[in-house]
Amino acid sequence: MKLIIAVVQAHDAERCSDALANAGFVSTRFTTSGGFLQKGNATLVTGVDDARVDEVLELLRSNARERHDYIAPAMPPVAEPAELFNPFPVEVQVGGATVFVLDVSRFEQL
Ligand code: 2BA
Repeated sequence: MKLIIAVVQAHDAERCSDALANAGFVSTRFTTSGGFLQKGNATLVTGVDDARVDEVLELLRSNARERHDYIAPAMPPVAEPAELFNPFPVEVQVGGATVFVLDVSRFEQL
């Protein structure tokens, strides 16, 4: 058995959970936020048989969209020369899904 942990963008979370549920996967959704952009995202956790891992990855691939986001410029330290400060937002590409696949040594429902 594997535990699949997938970080997806908040906009895609419902579509991803629905797709997993419709295909018969049980998943748990956490409301999370990314450490870099400090924006809300979602983390889906799914325990699956080894043979079905690729099916889950394919569902995530087709339901989590890649997007561009922007980081607001930070205020420069007072001591920093003004010409080194970039006043424009910086564009970053945010992935469809960031996925970790872990081995599960034991699974119990008590
Ligand atoms: P965030 O940490 O908010 O990162 C959002 C996007 O910002 C990243 O997209 C990446 O394009 C960019 N980024 C992140 N850290 C950066 C840095 N130090 N320098 C420059 N650009 C940076 P993704 O890579 O698609 O990641 C989307 C979200 O997935 C992340 O949100 C984070 O919540 C999660 N994530 C990504 N890699 C992870 C990892 N190795 N471990 C845990 N969570 C991860």
